[in-house]
Amino acid sequence: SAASAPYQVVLWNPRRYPDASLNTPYNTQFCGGTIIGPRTVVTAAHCVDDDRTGTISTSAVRVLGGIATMPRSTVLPSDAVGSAVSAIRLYDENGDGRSDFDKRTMRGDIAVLTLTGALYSGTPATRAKVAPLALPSGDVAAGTTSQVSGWGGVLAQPVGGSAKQDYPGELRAGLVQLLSPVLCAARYAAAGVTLTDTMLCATTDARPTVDACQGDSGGPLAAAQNGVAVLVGVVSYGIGCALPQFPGLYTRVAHAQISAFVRRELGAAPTG
Ligand code: 4AZ
Repeated sequence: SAASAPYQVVLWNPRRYPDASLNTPYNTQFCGGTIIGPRTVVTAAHCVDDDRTGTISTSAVRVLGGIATMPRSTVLPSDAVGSAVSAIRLYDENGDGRSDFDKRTMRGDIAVLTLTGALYSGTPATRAKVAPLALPSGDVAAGTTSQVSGWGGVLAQPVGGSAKQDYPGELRAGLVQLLSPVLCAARYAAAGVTLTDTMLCATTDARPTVDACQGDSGGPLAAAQNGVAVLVGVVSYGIGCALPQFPGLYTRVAHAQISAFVRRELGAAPTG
């Protein structure tokens, strides 16, 4: 589908190109991301964390925007924009420089990438293909329709996510509704999973449901707030994909410390 998500980027690994073992043989995409400033991209912490060193190397990440079709080679379409990464910051709750992303509970699953080059310049509104997404000024109400997008797997996954998967060449987008945190917590509690205050749930009443899946992680959940599109959530995880009883889980960008973290990193990035 022709997704309208000019703020969407893909994260790919130039060190692994090409890799025939991947289901997407023509690239090494591993996560999505969202442009929030000329040199700033938001993604999920679990996309770029590393047990041993804290984060993966900046040289293992490149950001690509301005595309709907995933390029089949490292020769990019002329209207694509790309950048290397100069810094990777995992969620830092209090600005002490230490990560507060909890891999066990997935609390604080958000990271900010600072780029070596600007993805756009001038007036963002003039850019149909590359533009930043604004940050929310507070929580968006349960029931609000939001758009999730990415190049992640398109086949529903059972508990455990063991079914075969298929990755699209074209950016996909779907509409989901934000679910009340209490309702969502009850559904996950049934599976022994405790949700935390940094999480947000979204799903649909339609069957099968619309959902994010493997490879969509780090990408945007966008909704209108006071008439402006904002980054409500970051694709994080979930049990299976498109299972009615387990909504997709997103990092809640409006959470006070998450929002403060993102704004701090955005403010520290070069603007040009
Ligand atoms: C993943 O593995 C993943 N259904 C992302 C989102 C969801 C499940 C898994 C949500 O990246």
